[in-house]
Amino acid sequence: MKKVLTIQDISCLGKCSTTVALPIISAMGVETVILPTAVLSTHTMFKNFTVKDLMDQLVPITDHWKAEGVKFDAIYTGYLGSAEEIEIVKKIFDEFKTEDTLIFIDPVMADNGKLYPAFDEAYAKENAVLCGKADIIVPNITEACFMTDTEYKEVYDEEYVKTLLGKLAKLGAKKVVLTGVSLSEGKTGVYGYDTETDQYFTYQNDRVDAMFHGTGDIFASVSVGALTRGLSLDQAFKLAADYTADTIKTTIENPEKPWYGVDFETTIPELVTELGKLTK
Ligand code: PXL
Repeated sequence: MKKVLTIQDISCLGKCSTTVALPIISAMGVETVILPTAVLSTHTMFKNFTVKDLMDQLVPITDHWKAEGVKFDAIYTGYLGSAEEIEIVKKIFDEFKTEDTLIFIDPVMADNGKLYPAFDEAYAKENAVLCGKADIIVPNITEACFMTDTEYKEVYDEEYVKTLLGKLAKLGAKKVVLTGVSLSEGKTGVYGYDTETDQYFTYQNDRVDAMFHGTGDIFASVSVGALTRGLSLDQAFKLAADYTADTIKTTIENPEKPWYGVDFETTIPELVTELGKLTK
């Protein structure tokens, strides 16, 4: 069985980061090893939340794994708490990366033109350096702008997207993929650039007019699970985009939906069925 390490926080209530990566990647038939960077009572979009930083545990935990000879097929990082944590994550990459390890970074820190409460511009620059170490990065447009000193635009054209991808590629990642890219009315999706083949790729889906928290983590988790299971980039991103969109639609139909996250639990069986068709 393939094995993924995911490094991100545990938001105990909130349906994001580790609490979506673990069930989703596991359901996709991939062993999911977690390295929690912090424990929060909820994610940071709640009015108040508690945080216990676990930074001092990262080295002892990974040292133990090293002594056990553990190897990972992929390392997937999401929300990290601080610049110091990013430094430790770089060392973990150096310790555990082999020729066959996929380094997948979702530089979670911002959306809709704004940084999340815990972060500043210096943190964005540290994340940009970390992204240089990745095989694949999946920032949204806001995160890409903060990492590349680009003006954030709500309305843009394909030229703007390609310029942003060019700047992201200069950070050093092999494949750069922008999420939440909307190039025509009623559509949204991903737009990527592969520096090794010099090719662009895109997948657009119906845009659902609702903003939910944690959907980026769901998209990234499915992408990592799919790539680890051997799907192509196109297949993996299509599966992830379709699953995320279907999950948002399903959530909207639930009269008791929580405001803080989506009902990915309801749609996991469909994800498993779709993956089964692609891995036959
Ligand atoms: O979904 C991204 C995320 C993960 N973890 C924490 C967050 C957020 C987004 O706000 O606050 C703690």
